[in-house]
Amino acid sequence: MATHTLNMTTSTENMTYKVADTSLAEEGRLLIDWAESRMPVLMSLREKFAKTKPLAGHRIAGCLHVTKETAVLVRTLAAAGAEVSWSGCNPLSTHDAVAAALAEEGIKMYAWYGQNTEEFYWSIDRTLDFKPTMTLDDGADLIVRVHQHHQELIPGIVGGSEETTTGVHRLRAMAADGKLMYPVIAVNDAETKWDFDNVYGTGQSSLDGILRATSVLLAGKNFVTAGYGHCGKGCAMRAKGMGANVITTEVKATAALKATLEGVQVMTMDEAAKVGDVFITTTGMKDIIVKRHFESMKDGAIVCNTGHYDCELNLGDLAELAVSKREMRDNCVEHTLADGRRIYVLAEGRLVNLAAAEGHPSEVMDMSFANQLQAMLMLADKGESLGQGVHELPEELDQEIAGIKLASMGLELDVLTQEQIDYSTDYFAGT
Ligand code: 9W4
Repeated sequence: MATHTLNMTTSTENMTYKVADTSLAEEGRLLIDWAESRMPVLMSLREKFAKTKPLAGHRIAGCLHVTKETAVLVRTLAAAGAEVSWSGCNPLSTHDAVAAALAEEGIKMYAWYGQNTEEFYWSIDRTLDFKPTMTLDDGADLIVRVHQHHQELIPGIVGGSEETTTGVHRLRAMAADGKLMYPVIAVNDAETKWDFDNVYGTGQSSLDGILRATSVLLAGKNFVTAGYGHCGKGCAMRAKGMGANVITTEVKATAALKATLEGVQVMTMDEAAKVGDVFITTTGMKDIIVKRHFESMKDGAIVCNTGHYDCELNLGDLAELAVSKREMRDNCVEHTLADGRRIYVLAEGRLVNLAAAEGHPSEVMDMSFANQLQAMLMLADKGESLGQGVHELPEELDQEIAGIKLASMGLELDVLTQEQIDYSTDYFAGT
């Protein structure tokens, strides 16, 4: 572990970063530059705010996956005038090359792959050493840390933002208890965040993970998505586009009805288990595929998850059925049952889009992180007046972000005439 200390002291207060290996910085720069070339919304906002520096004087502490896309956000916050300190929000999601590149660029970076719990909280604490004026979270660990161990910082913090559904739930629970002491913007609730992440991000990256782990032909296969929410629908759309026969299983009638009308066959998992070639769970619920399902699967079935961590597939059940197992290729383990049938589990049942591919494509993260930037700008502008609790970004910002994205693709919108606007608001007009 390479440790860098400013003015060669050993005092942790003076350390500007701690990353795995600074010699990876060039590799990291290439990755970040690549992501930048795919993230036109953030890049155009960067160009605009590099001139006006609306975040000047602010210190932003961030706790969010250290990926090439996050780095584009970090560079943009810095270009808009903020001083930035950062840690990863999951000990296993830090990309060491990216961390090294940002550290070299002057970001106070405390992140490396494979941190233990103590190192994880140590890193969060270091990001707080410079007394941030704003916090940026994915999962709410940083905000919770501030509220539990660094309450003295709260008066100096104008607000924070939160990236995920899980984090927003945590914060709403804190707010309901009267324990959330500053305004937090729920970036997750922006349409240009959740809708695009879940449908297009998860859809493409999950198929990407399956293909990287197996390289199977999807055309002609029976592809089963457990769940037809946003993620299930995204996977279904993409699998269909590659020629698969798509089947879905649901517990919610409206979702199942939508699937049917979209040309996706609906059946129970008991039925789907017998006919599926590739299974992906997207439900957020545990025990979606259990022993009786594994028992009825065809030889060669491929099983994976892109929903809730690693409990959607009951791999304990599969282990009980299997007489042997072997790793066939990266992220692909073969389980042989007593009668010789083989079942392939991808990425040990963890999120296949993250473990076997690179998560959401940069183009999708572009919009999620443009919302993060907007949240920081909103806090800098009127955080003082927002009041404690969870807030949403205004709808106009969704439209602005989607508009910049469309413009970057060279696409134009029609504009309503005044007559049309009057027509749409005049309830006396006849039908
Ligand atoms: N990544 C991740 C990677 C590996 C990993 C226990 C051992 C989420 C969103 C974005 O969670 C992320 N390995 C794990 S947990 C884990 C998590 N374990 C669990 O057993 C292995 C993650 C957002 N994002 C993209 O999707 C693309 N760019 C982004 O910034 C990133 C990472």
